[in-house]
Amino acid sequence: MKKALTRQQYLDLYYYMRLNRAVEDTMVKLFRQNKIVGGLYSSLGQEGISVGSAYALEKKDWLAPMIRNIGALLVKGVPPRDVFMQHMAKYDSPTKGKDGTSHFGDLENLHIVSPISMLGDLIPVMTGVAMAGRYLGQKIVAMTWIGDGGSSTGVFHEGLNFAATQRAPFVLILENNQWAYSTPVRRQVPLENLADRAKAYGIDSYIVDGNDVVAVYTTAKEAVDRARAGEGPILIEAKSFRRLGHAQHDPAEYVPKEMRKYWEARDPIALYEKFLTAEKLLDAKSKKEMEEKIDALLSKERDFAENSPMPPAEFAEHGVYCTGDNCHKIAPKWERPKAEVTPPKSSVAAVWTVEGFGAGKGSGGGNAPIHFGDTTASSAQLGDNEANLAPKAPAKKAPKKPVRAVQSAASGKARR
Ligand SMILES: Cc1ncc(C[n+]2csc(CCOP(=O)(O)OP(=O)(O)O)c2C)c(N)n1
Ligand SMILES: [Mg+2]
Repeated sequence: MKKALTRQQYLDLYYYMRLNRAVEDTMVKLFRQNKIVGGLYSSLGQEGISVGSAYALEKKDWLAPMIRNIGALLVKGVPPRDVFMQHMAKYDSPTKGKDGTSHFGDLENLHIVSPISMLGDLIPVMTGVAMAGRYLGQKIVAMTWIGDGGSSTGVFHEGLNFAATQRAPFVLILENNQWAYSTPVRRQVPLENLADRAKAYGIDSYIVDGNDVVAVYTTAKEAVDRARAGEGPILIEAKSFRRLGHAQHDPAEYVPKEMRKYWEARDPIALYEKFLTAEKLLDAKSKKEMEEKIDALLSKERDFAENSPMPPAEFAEHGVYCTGDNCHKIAPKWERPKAEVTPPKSSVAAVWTVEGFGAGKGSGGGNAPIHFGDTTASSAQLGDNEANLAPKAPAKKAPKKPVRAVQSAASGKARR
């Protein structure tokens, strides 16, 4: 690890990694007490990725977490009680108990888009967020995460290609934790480095040790700065390991023991503590103080969550359908004059043209069909559609080279 941050930044990264782990440890206890509704996923050993990457964002930036990114939510400002209540389906949770796990967002204040279960779908969505921010003149960056398995979905590729062609200010963190459920990376993709996927779309990529939070942060910061400066989207592959099963129900016995041992010895929090101690940024006293602060915060947050009621039964029928004025009220925040970013001022002339395209009028009033080469008089006398369908008689004189022409069915004249 290289020393390049302020003391406060180093300690923030430590605090959020510890908080991330403590929040998840608390939820394991709640799960065992049968208080969690639905599944419980773990980011044990991957905290450095969520924390280091989200810490590179500014307050105005947007993120969309996946199941192992609770750390990113905490960095963005989500209080632990919301994470607990959401997992417990409580009435005070962000979705009022309507959804579980980390399936919630905050479009108004924290700029968080809710996770989408279909792996990869957040990529085009966050590309859209990035483009909208640019359109509105907000200079924001959008970030989301995807797993090694998720990087093989079609929408990963469609989304990244779309982001690349649009040069969207978008940063994608590919968490290569070696497993997609019970499938190891090597059995699902013939690449050594998943960062190579960026080459197909002509965008830059980085590879980073996901268990080194400082490396993740500095890499993500560089990517975020470049995306914000207009250099287009960037892919970061963070290499790590999924230390537990896919979710609580999965003992992950398919993972080789040596592999688990190797990664357990590279715990990101233990490695970082070593670094902070060697650099005299953390001593036993300040470590204890931080632990006490986290303990006190989480027992307060957990109490709040446990005391929150379950939703009343009649609430089940509310908020299921859009009910007119009470939903979809999110208005754009225009930061450039509205006239400048709306047509006609914002209209961009097409970079391609087809001579006469759409210009001719057929006898039926619609646009005339486009023909390539000469059009015979007989087809010209037919209506628009019929002219399209009629078999073409051989041209009397073949043109020297193929030309594009638009036939006006009314006049029978071809314009070239
Ligand atoms: C399109 C799609 N296919 C399958 C699933 C079911 N599913 C959820 S998580 C998961 C494994 C994902 O593995 P990876 O992307 O490596 O993420 P990790 O769990 O390792 O963080 C699968 C197959 C899904 N949610 N969406
Ligand atoms: Mg994986």
